[in-house]
This record gives sequence, structure tokens and C-alpha cells, in this order.
Amino acid sequence: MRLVHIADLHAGKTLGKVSRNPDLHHALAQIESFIRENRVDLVLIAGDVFDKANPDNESKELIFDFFLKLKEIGSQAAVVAGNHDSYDFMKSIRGISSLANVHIYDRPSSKRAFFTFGDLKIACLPYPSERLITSAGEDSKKKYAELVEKFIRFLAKGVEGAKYRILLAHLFVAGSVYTSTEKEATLSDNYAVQPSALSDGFDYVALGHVHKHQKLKGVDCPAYYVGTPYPLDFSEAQDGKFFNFILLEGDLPKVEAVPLSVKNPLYSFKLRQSEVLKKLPDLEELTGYIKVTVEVERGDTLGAVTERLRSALRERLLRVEFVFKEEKRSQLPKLSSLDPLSAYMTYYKSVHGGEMPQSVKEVFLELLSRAEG
Ligand SMILES: [Mn+2]
Repeated sequence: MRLVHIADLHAGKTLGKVSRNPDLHHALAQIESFIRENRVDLVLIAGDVFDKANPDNESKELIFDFFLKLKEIGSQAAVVAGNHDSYDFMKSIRGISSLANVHIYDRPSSKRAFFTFGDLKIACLPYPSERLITSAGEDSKKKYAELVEKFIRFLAKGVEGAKYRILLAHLFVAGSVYTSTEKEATLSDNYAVQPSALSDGFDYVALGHVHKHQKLKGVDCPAYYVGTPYPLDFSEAQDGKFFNFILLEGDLPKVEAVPLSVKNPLYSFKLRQSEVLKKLPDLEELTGYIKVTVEVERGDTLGAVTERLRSALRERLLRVEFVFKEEKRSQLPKLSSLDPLSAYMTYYKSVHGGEMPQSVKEVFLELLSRAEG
């Protein structure tokens, strides 16, 4: 049996004003071709299908077209909801998606948790939200991990005896390496499930939630995060993108990470203010989206630097940030020890290199009095 494992599609993701849907579309087209050419029987989709709880129409069309394409190819799919997906929205599309042989598991449930496909039995664990699992007043973080681990033992029991057993889950497992685009609060180690909880009873663990492709350590069977199929954000700019191809045959599953090409790569550069213009021709060569962090040397030309970057790179320049050299920052008095006007004057001087004009001072005081009033 041939399987493909994907996750974290995040349809509807935007970066500034730019939609990442063309990049998702580009990734899904490659996955579709692979499924067709390799006669894949089943696609595992490990959550965060959509980026938002109420997806926009374009994103829905993109995902539903993908489901229809799978149907046309003759492949089925099992999907669990992620933390970005709304349980209720995923429930609302369950019936219609099943017509395309896409089987959606919208929320953790002991009544509806298993999908049987020939010799294979899949235990489905949509994102177990803290609110769903624990109630206020308990030692909630410890309790959370304990309850999720207990539920995983129940799932393992449910697939016992099947020739092949898979856990399909959207979940944070302790020890995995994450970026900064998964929602922060859900990644604290406090809420993490221990890898040992996944060790018994499965032949493959298909995970979603962490955006970097990786094989988990400390689990007896192959357990993978496949990551996002395209870089969502500049923090993922350097990561290679993959999906997994799994061959279930004989005793041990064979797993292959298949690389994906990226439509609009993301580039993040940190440049000293004085080298920006020198580097500009190189940046102009790039296709994709660019973030520039400028290490400030003198404040008075910052506007001109930004203007040059914008006019050269146009819509490819998504973000410009300024940082101050460490030594310059440490010379500053502690802002919290100053009154608001002195703090702002200190900040102004560090950015612009000169004293604050009287007119700016007056506007600041006017705003301050309005804010305090
Ligand atoms: Mn995600």
C-alpha cells in the first residue's frame, strides 16, 4: 500500500498583504502529480488545512479542488483538524468531502476516531485543544499532557490486531524543533506530549503542527512531522520543504522524504546601513519575497535607504526592519527609569542622531496628554 503524508497547508495564509495561496497551489500541483505517477492509495493530511477558522472563498476553492483532484486520480484521504482549523467548520464540510472519498475527523472523539482502509487501520487525533481537554482550576498543563497520552493509549488499543497501524495527529511532541509560525502558546513544553507516549502500538506516526520536516527521536516506529509544503514566513526561509511517501509492504514501512520546489522563495537579509546600496543589484536578481533588516549606523538617512529599497524591489520587498548595534543600545539609559518625554527624546536621538525639534516635542506632549486624559 502506498501513502503520502502532508500537513500544515495553511490555505489562506498571508504575509503582509501578499497571499501565500499561489505557493500552496504550486505545492499541491506537485503532490498531485506524484500521487498520480506513483499510484498512491491514501493521503494523510495531518491538520491545519486552513490558516483561519473562517476560511475565505479562494482558499476553500483551492482545497476543495485538491480533494476533487484526489477523487479523479482515484486516491482517498484521511484528514484531521489542526489548531488553526475550526472544529465546527471542518464538521460542516465533512459530509460533502466524503463524496470525494476525503474522510475528515473534525475533533477528538472516542466515538469517531478510526478509519479502516484495507489492511490498514488509522487512529485519528485532531488537535486536542487545551479548552476541550482540561477545565479551569486543575493543574491544567500537567493534566493536559496526561489526558492526551491516555487518549493515545486508547487509540493504540483501537488499532490493535490490524496488519498496519498508523496514528494521524495534530499535536506538539516534546523535543521537536519548531520555527515561529506555529501558534506560540500551543508550543510551550508544558503542553507537550512525551515521545514515549507514541512508542507503543503504531507502525508509523503522521504528525502535523510543527512546520519543519523532521523525524522524531525517542519513538520506536518512524514518527514524522512533514512540515509546511511551502515557507509560510521568513522564519522558515532557509528550510527545505518536503512531503513523505510511505510504502507499507512487508514488516517495516519504508519512508521517503520527497522534496518540493518553492514558487516564491522567501529571503531574509541582515545588512549594515552602509552596504545596502552595494547589495541592491544582488537583491534585484531574486525572484520571491524579501525581508531586509538594516543595522542602523546613522539615523538621518534611514528614510532614503527605505525609499531606495522600495523603488528597486517594489512588491517583492515585504518588510524592512531596523536594528541598532548592541553597543549603541547599551549606552542608552534604561528607558523605564525616565519620564515619557525624556524616554522619547532619548529614543529620538538614538534613531535620528540629533536633538528632537521643538515642534515634535509639542506634538508628543499633546498626544501624551490626550492618552493620559
Ligand atoms: Mn500549522
